[in-house]
Amino acid sequence: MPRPVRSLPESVVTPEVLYRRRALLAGAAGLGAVALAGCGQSAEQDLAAAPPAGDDPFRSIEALTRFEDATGYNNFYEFGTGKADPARHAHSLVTRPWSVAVSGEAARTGVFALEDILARMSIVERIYRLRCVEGWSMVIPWQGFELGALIRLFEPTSRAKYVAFTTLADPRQMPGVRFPVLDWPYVEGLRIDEAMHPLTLLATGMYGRELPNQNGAPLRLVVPWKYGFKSIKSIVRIAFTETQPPTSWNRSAPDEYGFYSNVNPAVDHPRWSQKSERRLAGSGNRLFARRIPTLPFNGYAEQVASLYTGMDLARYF
Ligand SMILES: Nc1nc2c(c(=O)[nH]1)N[C@H]1C(S)=C(S)[C@@H](COP(=O)(O)O)O[C@H]1N2
Ligand SMILES: [Mo]
Repeated sequence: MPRPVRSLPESVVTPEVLYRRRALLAGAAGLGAVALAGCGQSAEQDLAAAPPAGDDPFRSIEALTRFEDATGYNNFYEFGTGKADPARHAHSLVTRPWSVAVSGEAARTGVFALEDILARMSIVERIYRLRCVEGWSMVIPWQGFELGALIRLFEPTSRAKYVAFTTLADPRQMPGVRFPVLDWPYVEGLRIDEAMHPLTLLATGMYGRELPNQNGAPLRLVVPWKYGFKSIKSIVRIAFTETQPPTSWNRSAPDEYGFYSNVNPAVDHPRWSQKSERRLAGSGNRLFARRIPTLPFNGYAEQVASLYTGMDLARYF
């Protein structure tokens, strides 16, 4: 049942406040570069190497992607297939009020107002690498809450083996939905243990600001060890299911995109290698992005490889 509207408890600070606090702590030199400066190397040089050992998986210390690139070079096909289309067209998306329909194998289901959800979640900041299957990557400071914390509120039953997500598909707000490039609405899914993993985030903001529409406002998934297309945007529906739910890119090209889509340099895409990526980060223009090696599970193997013990990752790609 929907919960009554509640006001935000004092302890829930806005993303803006959190981000400014961090920016103050890090100093004005630029968040990503700060920790690297002590090594006597520029952030640029460091990009060629794997993240340093002991790196906090929740907060990458790599150079951040410029805000202009993170918000101007996007995939959000509901607003067109060009990388600049989402920034150009997503202003027509109405993100307030917003609600999320929760259904399936859970004790609590119904339609929940986003503000009621937010009132029960504590907002955290996570600095994650995001690796797109097409071969570029970014480092983005997100604000949001752990998906696992939200899932616990709904009390999934023992039959809930997967979590399915659906994006809004409204041709009046989303001009790209008028074209059959994908079978709308965009859908994605996770195994429930992947969804409950503490790295899995539902983002409501980035760079200390409200989430821009082109990045999936007001609520988008971020799963840092999987290719970017798993991070479904502008979520309107969450369903707990017993069987593996369909996913948009798998339905569209099953030989190219699997359900798991864990970042894996050892398993090439049928049409291109996945061994390296172009890192869009630091002060340089996108055209000068450096090519760096891609890491298993996008560098989060220590945290998530155990979820896939005994699975043939070439088969379950
Ligand atoms: N609903 C929806 N979600 C989506 C997409 C999309 O087209 N529609 N594109 C995906 C892809 S391919 C990527 S790489 C990421 C890009 O996220 P970003 O634009 O915030 O970098 O969003 C993912 N989520
Ligand atoms: Mo992507």
